[in-house]
Amino acid sequence: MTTPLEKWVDDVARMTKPSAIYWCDGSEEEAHRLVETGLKKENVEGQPVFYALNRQSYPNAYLHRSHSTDVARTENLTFLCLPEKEAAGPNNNWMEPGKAKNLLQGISEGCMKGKTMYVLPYTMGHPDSPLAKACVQITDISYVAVSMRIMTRMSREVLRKIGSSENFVRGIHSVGDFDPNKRFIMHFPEDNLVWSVGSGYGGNALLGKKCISLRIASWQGREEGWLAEHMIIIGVEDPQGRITYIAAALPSASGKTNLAMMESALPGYKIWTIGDDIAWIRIGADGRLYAINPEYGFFGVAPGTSFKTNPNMMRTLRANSFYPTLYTNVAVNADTNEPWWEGMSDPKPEKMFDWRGKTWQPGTPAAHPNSRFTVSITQCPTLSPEYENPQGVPISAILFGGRRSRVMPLVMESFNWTRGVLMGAIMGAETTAAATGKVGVLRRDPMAMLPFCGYNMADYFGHWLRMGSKMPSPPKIFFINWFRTDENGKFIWPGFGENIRALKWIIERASRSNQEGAQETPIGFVPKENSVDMTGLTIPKETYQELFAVNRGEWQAELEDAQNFLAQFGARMPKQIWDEFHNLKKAVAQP
Ligand code: GTP
Ligand code: SPV
Ligand code: MN
Repeated sequence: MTTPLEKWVDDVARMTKPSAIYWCDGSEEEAHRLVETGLKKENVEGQPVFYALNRQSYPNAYLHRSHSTDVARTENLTFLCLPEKEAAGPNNNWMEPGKAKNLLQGISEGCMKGKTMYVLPYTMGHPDSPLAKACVQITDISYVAVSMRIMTRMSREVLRKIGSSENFVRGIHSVGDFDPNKRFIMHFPEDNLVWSVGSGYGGNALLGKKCISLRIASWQGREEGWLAEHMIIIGVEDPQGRITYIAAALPSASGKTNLAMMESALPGYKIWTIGDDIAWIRIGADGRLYAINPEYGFFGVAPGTSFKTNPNMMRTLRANSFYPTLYTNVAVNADTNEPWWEGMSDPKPEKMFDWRGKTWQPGTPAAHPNSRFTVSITQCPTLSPEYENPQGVPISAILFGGRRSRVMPLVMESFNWTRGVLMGAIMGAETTAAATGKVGVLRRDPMAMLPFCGYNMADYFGHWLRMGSKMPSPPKIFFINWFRTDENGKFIWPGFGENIRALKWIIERASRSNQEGAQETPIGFVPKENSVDMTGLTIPKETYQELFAVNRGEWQAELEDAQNFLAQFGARMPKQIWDEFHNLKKAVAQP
């Protein structure tokens, strides 16, 4: 008797023809063995999968150099495969499921010849959480097997749980020959399946992350009445020891990881980390929102990370534990064999190997702008004791934000849930190196979910509105922007640990202990002068005003662009969104 899982693994093996099949158990011993294999094995461009870094200063740390064409998520090659194009919406590339499977089968025929096929059993979410998902990923590269062990709860126990059930999320992954012309990341929500070929990069290859915990999970969340979001989860402790839990969505490479473990510049405040990228949120029996982080590790942006900007991540990276730490596409100090990236230290090391492994030439990038580290969340010194609570933490405020050089104030509070959902739906952000394509161009990125929503976003906005109407008193929705610049393109806000000042205002507003500190503008409540705690920070008066400025002219232009964005969704867009949009437009237009 074979189980559905065994049959599926057997079917994939018949198609891909690996020379060996290896079922992972997630043990420490196994991770070491996989790393050892990777130290010897070459990938397609003649580089080993892993290089050992300085064993004294970075114990158990390894460098991986990816294929040179495979350094970021490829949104243009990412598809949602449902029978109806309408169901995927204008926010997704669409392919008919049968056609997609034929295409992938053609590419996958014999693609694991001479390789080992790893079978990875894992859970997203604490296994006792009502939202936990049992998953199995197949892959043909040790880098992904080791990464998945860091990023998820991987164990044989999952296999026992799945048993003879059909109920597990399937992931098929092969790097193939890394040919960008045969690279696809395809999602089949109706089959509980993700199938990715031709890429070994994070979001394209660690299928538990964006593919399953956001695209597939958001689809399931709509059917089952919960939310899968591109959000961090943190507890903000105030000097009285009260902890307020917050969920915050910012687009890729826009400050989530940093905010998730920020070291407060205001004395007496402390951030507790629960998640840095993904939140699964449901309504609890008491009518409040409860959030868990389905992941078990950080896949974080390296450039810009330093003891100055994010000391807790530097500590996390140095906290040697039994989990290996991986560095992907960073530079290496040629004298010390330590990892290095732009922003880590000043001055730079003189002799380096760049992210391609070539001798670094001054004036060129040393690390890739989207170089990353993969590290266990258990090593984070600010990890919240609530991290392992399967019920999650009660959320008192939801934050949306992104990189905006103009228009958006440092912090703002939405009038109510519906207005907050509308403002989230039309939010824009400047693009980053986390996805291929141009960097720094403004695009609408609703709730930071544009690349990750596994269904038509018009329905997604409707789902958000419905979630709000199910709660007697939904959390307040806020907007943040750390990235306003001056006429020379320089950030006017110091950011990082200083962001606590905005968070302090937010938690006071969320608990209604600061009713006086806000003034009404057409777009929402912004802090009154002197109501954001600037103790110990000298900011010129004009800069302060600029940080909180709401310019009607800019907002009119903003709403013109937003209107075009919303119009793409046609009649499928909930009427409530349009009604609220027209209210907002009227308010902004009034002199
Ligand atoms: P993903 O993992 O791609 O989802 O990104 P993320 O949102 O977690 O981004 P992350 O926190 O890693 O930040 C990306 C970049 O933004 C890094 O280079 C940071 O140094 C920089 N950054 C983070 N917070 C701030 C801030 O408050 N101010 C400024 N100026 N830069 C920041
Ligand atoms: C992002 O791009 O938002 C990430 C990195 O968090 S990846 O997992 O590659 O998507
Ligand atoms: Mn992300």
